[in-house]
Amino acid sequence: MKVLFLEVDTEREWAVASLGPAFVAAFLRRHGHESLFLRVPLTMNADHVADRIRSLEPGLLGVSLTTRQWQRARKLIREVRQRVDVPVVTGGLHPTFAPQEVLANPGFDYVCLGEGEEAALELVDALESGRPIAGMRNIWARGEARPPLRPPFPSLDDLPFMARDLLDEPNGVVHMSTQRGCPFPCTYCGARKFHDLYEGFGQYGRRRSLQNVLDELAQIRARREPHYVIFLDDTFTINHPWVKEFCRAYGKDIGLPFWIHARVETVNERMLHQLAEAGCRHVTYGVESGSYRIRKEVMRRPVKNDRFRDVFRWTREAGITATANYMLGLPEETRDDLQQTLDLAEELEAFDFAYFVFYPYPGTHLFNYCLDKGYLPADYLDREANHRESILSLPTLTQSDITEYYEKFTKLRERMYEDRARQHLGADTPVEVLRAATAHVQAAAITG
Ligand code: B12
Ligand code: SF4
Repeated sequence: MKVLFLEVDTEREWAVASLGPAFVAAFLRRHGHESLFLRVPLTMNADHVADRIRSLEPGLLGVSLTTRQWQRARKLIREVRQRVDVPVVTGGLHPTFAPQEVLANPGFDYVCLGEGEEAALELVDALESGRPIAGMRNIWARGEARPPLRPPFPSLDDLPFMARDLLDEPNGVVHMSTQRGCPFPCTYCGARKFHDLYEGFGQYGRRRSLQNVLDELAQIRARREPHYVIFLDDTFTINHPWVKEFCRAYGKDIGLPFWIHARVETVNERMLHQLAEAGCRHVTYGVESGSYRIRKEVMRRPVKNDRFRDVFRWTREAGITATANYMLGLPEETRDDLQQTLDLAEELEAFDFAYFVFYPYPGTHLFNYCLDKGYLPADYLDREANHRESILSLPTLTQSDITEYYEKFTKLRERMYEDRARQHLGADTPVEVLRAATAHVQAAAITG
């Protein structure tokens, strides 16, 4: 069967498309099915999508969804289905943890709960041969009872490499995924919930063997010339022996500059030097809040501010660029906590940082907490997860408090860019400074 995977872009077009469908598509191809890809930028409406579907003639549409993509996708799929009659299966974090809400929306026929490779294959085989869908594991068909799950795929090495034509990778950048699962209990995190979903099945966390990862990179190299590798694992630095061995082998066999995501609790000074030697140019750390109270009591991340200070300093000293992510507007947060976050952002002197207004993702601990406390509005299902405005009614913060601090973060970032441009690029006038700073940051994002 021919399966067409749609990537529903939100207001901001991400450089890389979702990794989940690239895994599922590769698995379907291995088993004799055809996998196609259509990116749906904001300029493309339901008529355009329906036209493409008519010309490609798929037997099934596959849509991967985060919560952020949901608001656009629900409207788009409803309208597309009014124009063409092709069944739709959706998977990913949002459908897995809000399956009934998704199935209640016209246009969606099936939700894939959890990992999608074997489930999608079973669904496609059944649709092709006319076998019943009811009773299938992981696939929740509209109007049916919640299905049981199959265990997580035992060894990630036995999966085919991602179907890279579905990733839409520009500028010689390669995206890699070496593991699934994260052992930390962060209360705001959607990824963490896969562990809970698979409770009773043994270990959900799995990592590919180093050789399997190197083989994939070698295969990519044989086909095109990559310039930069981005490891999109939640926390690349969890398993120290694996990372140490990776640094040795990657540095020798691949040697391309690369970027990872890490938690400050999982790195040390020595490891950062090993990573730098292997080619690591960039680490993104989740700092999230500058308030120890919020990190400990609300986020379940009892790490001290001194640890952030040390790790950011070690990273710089190792010659690696550090960026940081922050969240604003968490439950029980006060203006004082927001100020502490802003102060820490200033103090850490990251090369760059991102800041998001907190949105509670379905299935997470903080989603349930907000629901119990009455912080979520009744129409939360219709509210966009745009990460600039809060959808919550919080007793400790008003919307204007959150907006005020969001703007302070924006100002801090602009000031940081200007200072850096002045220091490193020798630009003088404000316009020149900003232009040079933007070019500098864009170049850094590509080359490290
Ligand atoms: C890589 C990544 C990105 C990449 C690529 C996006 C992507 N969707 O892959 C980039 C950098 C673009 C990105 C951006 C953002 N991300 Co992000 N990202 C991740 C990350 C770290 C890994 C995703 C991944 O590759 N997983 C590996 C694959 C194999 O797993 P998977 O996606 O779950 O897919 C499997 C199943 O779910 C299923 N499946 C998935 N799709 C489909 C489709 C079909 C048809 C079927 C049958 C099955 C199926 O099968 C797959 C294989 O088994 C996750 C954390 C995580 N561990 O999931 C966060 C995560 C998905 N991101 C998140 C967020 C919040 C964002 C941003 C909103 C950040 C921001 N604040 O701006 C943006 C929004 C992106 C968007 N398009 O909406 C949240 C989403 C929470 C939620 N409930 O929506 C997560 C869970 C992080 C977190 N800690 O909470 N992200
Ligand atoms: S460390 Fe990152 S991926 Fe892991 S649970 Fe916390 S937020 Fe989620």
